[in-house]
Amino acid sequence: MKEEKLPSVVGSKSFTAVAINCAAKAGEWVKTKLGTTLQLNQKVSASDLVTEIDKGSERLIRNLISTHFPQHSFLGEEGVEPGADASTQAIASAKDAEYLWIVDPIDGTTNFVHGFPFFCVSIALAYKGEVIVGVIYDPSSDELFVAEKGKGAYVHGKRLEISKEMKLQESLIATGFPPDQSYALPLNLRAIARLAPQVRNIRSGGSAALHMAYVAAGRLTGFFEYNLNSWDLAAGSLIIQEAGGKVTDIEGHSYHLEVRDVVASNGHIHQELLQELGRV
Ligand code: 2AM
Ligand code: CA
Repeated sequence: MKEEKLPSVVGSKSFTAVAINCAAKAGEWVKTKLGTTLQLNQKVSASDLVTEIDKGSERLIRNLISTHFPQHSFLGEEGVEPGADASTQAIASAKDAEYLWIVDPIDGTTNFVHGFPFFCVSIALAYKGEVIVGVIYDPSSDELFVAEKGKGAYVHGKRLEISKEMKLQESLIATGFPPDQSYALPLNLRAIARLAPQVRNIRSGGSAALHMAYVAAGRLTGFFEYNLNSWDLAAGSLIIQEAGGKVTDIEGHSYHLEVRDVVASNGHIHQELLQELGRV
């Protein structure tokens, strides 16, 4: 009898277990490099940084994923040319893959470089364009946020729940400043000028993925940011939805992998937030 060829997959670990393992390993390694002398490279400007640690973290994750799932596709920030056009193109051509891993090896690189402890590793797995696993690991606080489609979102085994605020007035809202200064910056400044007098307060921590995890955990009421990439948002979008929150584009359409201008919230204040941002 002809011997059946086995697929070259090591063990039979679940997608989620592999995602957690990758995020934890990469995050721990990244943390050991905090405060060491970094070789800094600018992407398109002095506010768009990449280090050899971003690249090493992505290599580690990519190798581990391909050991377990060699047939799966992989989209990582460091494998794509800098700039919005290349990122838009990259997700457009990758999104139809059967299984696609979407990875930000360090979200919050500027914070990492400055030793500001608010950065993370973000890993999502999409099946036919829909995120089914999302993991965000913050090595500074040792918090691992994880969600599986239909099974809820958790941190350290505790179920995540969005916050209870019902009005913008009582909301803590985060935003971010991606490095592009022609599209995102003027929009963002107008949005902040409009929102600041109407919310409890505004925060800007410097990691879109961690802001998303914080919305899921009820620590932020909402988050918006312009011109983000798929790897900043994919894992967080599932974690928020599984925690009971809402993620859309700036016009209120449901989240999908190509969204760049994002609005995320506990759901209760979503319409109010969209409305104000629509007037910017
Ligand atoms: P990063 O650290 O992975 O680069 C800060 O507002 C957020 O913007 C961070 O999540 C940061 O992610 C992201 N960001 C940085 N450079 C970007 C770029 N060129 N395009 C889009 N988002 C970017
Ligand atoms: Ca990054």
